[in-house]
Amino acid sequence: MRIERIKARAVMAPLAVPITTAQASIPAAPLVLVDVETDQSVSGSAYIFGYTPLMLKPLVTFLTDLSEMLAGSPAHPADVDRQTASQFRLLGRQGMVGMALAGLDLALWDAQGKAAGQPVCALFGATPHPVPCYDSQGLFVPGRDEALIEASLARGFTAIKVKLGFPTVAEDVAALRVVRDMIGPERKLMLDYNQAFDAPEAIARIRALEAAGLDLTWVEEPVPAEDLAGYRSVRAAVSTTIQSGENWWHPADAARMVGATDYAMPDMIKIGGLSGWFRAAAMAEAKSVPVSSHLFVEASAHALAATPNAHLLEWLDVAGGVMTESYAVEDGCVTARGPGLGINWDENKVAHHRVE
Ligand code: SMN
Ligand code: MG
Repeated sequence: MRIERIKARAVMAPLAVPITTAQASIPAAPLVLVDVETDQSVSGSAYIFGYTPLMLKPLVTFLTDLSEMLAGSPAHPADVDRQTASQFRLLGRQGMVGMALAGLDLALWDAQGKAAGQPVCALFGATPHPVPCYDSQGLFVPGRDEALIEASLARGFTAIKVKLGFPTVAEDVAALRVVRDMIGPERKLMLDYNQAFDAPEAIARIRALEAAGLDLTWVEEPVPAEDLAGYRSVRAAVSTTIQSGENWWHPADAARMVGATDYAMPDMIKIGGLSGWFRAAAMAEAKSVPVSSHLFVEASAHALAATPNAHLLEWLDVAGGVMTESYAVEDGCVTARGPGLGINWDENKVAHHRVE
């Protein structure tokens, strides 16, 4: 099976709820839809989350030019990985190049699954099964966002993550207290600080959260993702489990960072697609670090099904607005579906939300 063409289309996919952090609000999901057409009657589909609409045009242009370069190459992820690793050796593959190549990797795995008539997780030796997930919410502001927590509970989520970033830890504690009281003592509660602090401030905040008895399953990215020394000192100073990984670029970053946090959550695109995922997850497994996912519900459901140290899937449905059907959450779990990654574009919705 060989690549004939890579098709890249930019959309602003509608979100049920905007993604909010203390710094920014993402009202609709900037996505690049990647479709790999092959010389067989099979094509593969995946998407890249661009974080900002500014990334859409450059990604589409890059993938369109990549299409010319890779036409005729085997439509097999490891072959394309080998070819592009050497082609981009001098430039490096972080940033936009890595995002584009990871989107392509996912689309190629989707094509492989479809060609085999199998869900992608089967190619990695697993059958689709329910993977525990958590509802990933935005900034929680007391008095404004209680209905979102209620909606989460009504959908049967047994774990919820909120982002915070108030000027004082007293406000953080007050906000988390509201959420903890709403969800009760049994459900998991996680906090995402999105790299807001330096190590001393992070330690002070987490100690205050501990003193408040909020029982957090993890505190995520309390310090900048690359601050290895910061993670080590935070971890030495607090008993709360620390999570990080969504800003690790490629398995090489995982090699540097695995072990500095209790938990890891590689981002399916930044880590290099499914090919990068399994290399990073294996490093985490070797150090007994449980692995959760970041965004990309569909590919992550397949990946976690085949990851021995799988922890939790992040439920943040960024592509449902342009698919025929979102993945389903049942009893607090998500199950991989096939064939391939189970991603089918609703072409009417794609046309409606397309941006040039
Ligand atoms: C996050 C940040 C930005 C966009 C989507 C998600 C986040 C998370 O840090 O972990 O959900
Ligand atoms: Mg996060």
